[in-house]
Amino acid sequence: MSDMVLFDYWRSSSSYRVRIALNLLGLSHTTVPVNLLKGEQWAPPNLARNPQGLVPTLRIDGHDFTQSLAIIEYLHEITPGSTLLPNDPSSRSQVRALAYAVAMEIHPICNLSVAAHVQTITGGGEVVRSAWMCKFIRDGLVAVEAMLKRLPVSPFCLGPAPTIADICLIPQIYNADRWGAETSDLTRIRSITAACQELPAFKAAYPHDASQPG
Ligand SMILES: N[C@@H](CCC(=O)N[C@@H](CS)C(=O)NCC(=O)O)C(=O)O
Repeated sequence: MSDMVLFDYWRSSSSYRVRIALNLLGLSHTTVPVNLLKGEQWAPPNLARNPQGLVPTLRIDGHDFTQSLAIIEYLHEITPGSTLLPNDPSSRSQVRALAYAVAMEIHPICNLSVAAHVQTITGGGEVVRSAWMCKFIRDGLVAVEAMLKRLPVSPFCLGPAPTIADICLIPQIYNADRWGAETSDLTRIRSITAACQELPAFKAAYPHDASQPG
């Protein structure tokens, strides 16, 4: 049994992905918070484990793993019976395409540091930040909905169990709801979200600020 420590931030969607994957695979771990609002991501201890100055980092038996999708694929590979990626190469590619549409198209341009820079160079305030988030989250999710509609209907993104596509989608929906991006018309995404939210692994990973009571 490996010793696993997740360095994360409760509101980070990349961290949320890894929490879901660990739960789905039944991998017990401890969590160490890295407070992004206090700049702890740039402090030497975090840079030593994550040279990009980001979260999450998963420490396994003293070895540090970074980049949420690389972490999740590694966990999939070392866990017998994992269904986080389908066996069939074609389905595996479809699932990766959905995961990348979220993790590589939407997420990077909606990172807090990007949105903060937009505010700085436009001189705009909270209204600008919120408009930026809503536009790019909504546009990206509309494209994901179109991708999903080309696939056979299932409770999850593809197939009978959650995959890395669902693991990327659900934290992005959390963010969409947080910023008020309209998604109610994205019926396929909303039904997948409802199915995932029923599962204990997703429930347990839901963002919760451990420093606050309740
Ligand atoms: N592609 C990276 C993205 C990681 C990332 O952007 N993490 C954000 C939180 S979701 C972060 O650490 N931000 C710190 C900052 O912007 O200063 C991954 O999937 O791990």
